[in-house]
Amino acid sequence: MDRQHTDNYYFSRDELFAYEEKGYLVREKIFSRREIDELLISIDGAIESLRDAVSSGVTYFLDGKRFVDIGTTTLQFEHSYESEDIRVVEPVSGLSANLDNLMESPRIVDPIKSILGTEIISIWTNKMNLKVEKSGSGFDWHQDSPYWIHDHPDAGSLPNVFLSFDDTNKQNGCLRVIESSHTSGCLPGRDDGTQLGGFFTNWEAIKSGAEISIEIPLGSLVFFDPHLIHGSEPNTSSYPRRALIMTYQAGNYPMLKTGEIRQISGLGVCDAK
Ligand SMILES: O=C(O)CCC(=O)C(=O)O
Repeated sequence: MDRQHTDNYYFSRDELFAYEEKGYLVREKIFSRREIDELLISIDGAIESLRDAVSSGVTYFLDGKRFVDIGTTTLQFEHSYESEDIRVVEPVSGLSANLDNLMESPRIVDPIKSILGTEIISIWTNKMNLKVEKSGSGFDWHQDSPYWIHDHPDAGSLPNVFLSFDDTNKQNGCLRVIESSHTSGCLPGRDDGTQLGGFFTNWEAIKSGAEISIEIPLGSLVFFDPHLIHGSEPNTSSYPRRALIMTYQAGNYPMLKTGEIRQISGLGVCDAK
């Protein structure tokens, strides 16, 4: 998508209509390889610092999966026994100036303003998903809204943006969605006796015929509704599949976990052309 000569990145009417109908919208190649490479250097630095702090963090297990809280940042480790591979870091706000600038980029926040119908927005949460080569685990079918209903008065008003740091395909576990599933609102979870089962969407609500695998080039964005059923398969390829998911809300509300208000000015330096 060549938007170099436009002043903004707001959704067109057709794009907004498609987003509302399907629950997601893809914009390909919005960030260049050079920008992604620079961001990855910052992310690697932030992750190394977190790794150094793991021994001073608070470790706990849910369904046998290892989590470590370092201050208000939670690390999730890969599921295989005693794996030291970090799978998820949440939130990533405040870990790197480059990432914080990215989250203010008009390329990301203009469409969010279109979705929310307001110019005044703030960050709800954000996470880095690092699917390591060959063994990075998948994300079972879920909606994001059930995770947030106890912390936000309107969990249906928290749009997500998925930024891909690698070309994604079925082999490396690209994002997949159940098209239009967001129209049903918050769906029941699984009553399977596990600690986390309630967060995964009940199998009966999943219409597998509407499944779309979103295979996209590096630097692409997927905007998606918090009620949309989504997930991904494990990474069986020889390369990592890394992605950042940023979630926004209307302005002047505190972030999940940290409680701080991160208002968006929309002037991120990543947009210098
Ligand atoms: O990174 C992925 O493939 C999907 C992640 C996801 O669904 C989530 O973090 O909520």
